[in-house]
Amino acid sequence: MKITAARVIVCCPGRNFVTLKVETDDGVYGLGDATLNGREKSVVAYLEEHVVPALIGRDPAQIEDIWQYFYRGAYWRRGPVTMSAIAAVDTALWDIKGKVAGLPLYQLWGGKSRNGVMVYGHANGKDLAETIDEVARYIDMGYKAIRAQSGVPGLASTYGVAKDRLFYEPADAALATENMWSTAKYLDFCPKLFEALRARFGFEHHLLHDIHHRLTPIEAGLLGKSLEPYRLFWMEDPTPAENQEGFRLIRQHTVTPIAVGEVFNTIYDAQALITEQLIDYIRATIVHAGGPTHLRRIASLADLYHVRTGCHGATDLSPVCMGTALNFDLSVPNFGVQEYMRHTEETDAVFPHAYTFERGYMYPGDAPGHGVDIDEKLAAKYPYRPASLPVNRLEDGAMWNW
Ligand code: GCO
Ligand code: MG
Repeated sequence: MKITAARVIVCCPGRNFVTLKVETDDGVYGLGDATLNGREKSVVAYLEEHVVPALIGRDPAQIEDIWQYFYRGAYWRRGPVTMSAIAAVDTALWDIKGKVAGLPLYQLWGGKSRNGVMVYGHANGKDLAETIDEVARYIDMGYKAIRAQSGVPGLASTYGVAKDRLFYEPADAALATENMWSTAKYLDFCPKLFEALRARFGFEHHLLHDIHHRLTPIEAGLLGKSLEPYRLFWMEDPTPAENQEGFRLIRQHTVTPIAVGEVFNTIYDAQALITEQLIDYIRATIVHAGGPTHLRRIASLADLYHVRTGCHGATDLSPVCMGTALNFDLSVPNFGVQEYMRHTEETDAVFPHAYTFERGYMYPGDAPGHGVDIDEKLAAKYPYRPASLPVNRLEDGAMWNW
């Protein structure tokens, strides 16, 4: 079997997606997600200029060798653009292998470690009262785990507060919009939010919260400590993780579990965090961390150190990524939780998929491969629209982490 063609498909059914379609001489094809939010065209260029020409003629069954070829062979290793491109190839090749074998990917990866994949949804409100209502809505929909984000009193815009009730979609303007941040206002408000949520709903559901890299380690230690009575499932991205040592400081001060890694692209980004047990959940995912081949390696390392998986699953991760992630989640022994932000109806129509949601759990389905297809004719009706993620400034105008 040989790879005869590889095409990059860009579409915007509600938001931008980059999909790689790898075709073979016996008619089987595979799909991989290559979407890098706000930087889509960089990955398109990387794939078209440097990856696709080197793929043609190769045996698609040689997944590990092809992965190593594009990782070691690039000389310039790592980085989100390179690793998203490698992920797209890797995912498409696993999809082909699954289709050839007639098996869903989780079967190729050792079968089911559990019956279903617990997912968490996003309850976002502009203030405390609205966030409480949103959490109630998610409980009614059957979610067992819910991420709660709320507008902070005194701040005009806050991370995670949706304009739309279906999902939170931050990349909304061609040029980055500017948000404002105050750590003092946030630290004052955040424990009140979770106190109110536990008072109203008790402890039956898992509650999660995303800090989105906004705090210093010592501030994160303080927040984690003040949230301990409300027993969060996790606090996510408390501080930027370029400095992995910073997490030692957080750990000295709080037992609130920590999740990190949605922006990671290799095992090295998480090496100290995992081996020193500085985090509890690793959020690296299929599309940005080198595809299933590399993510399974990260999960194996994490398993040795009691770190569980919690894959990123915002709307910028396409259904192709979601289908692959669900196969990974079902099979990996140290699964923790999967993020699930529903896609628009337009997106779901462009990417017909086998996965389903039922009472707080998702199931990848039993279609061969990852179980997600693309309707190219429909995709062509939604051309690319430039959209950037916002930036953040402190109240005095200084740039901050978004
Ligand atoms: C999350 C994320 C997202 C990201 C977005 C960036 O936890 O789901 O933080 O909201 O900001 O995916 O592309
Ligand atoms: Mg996040």
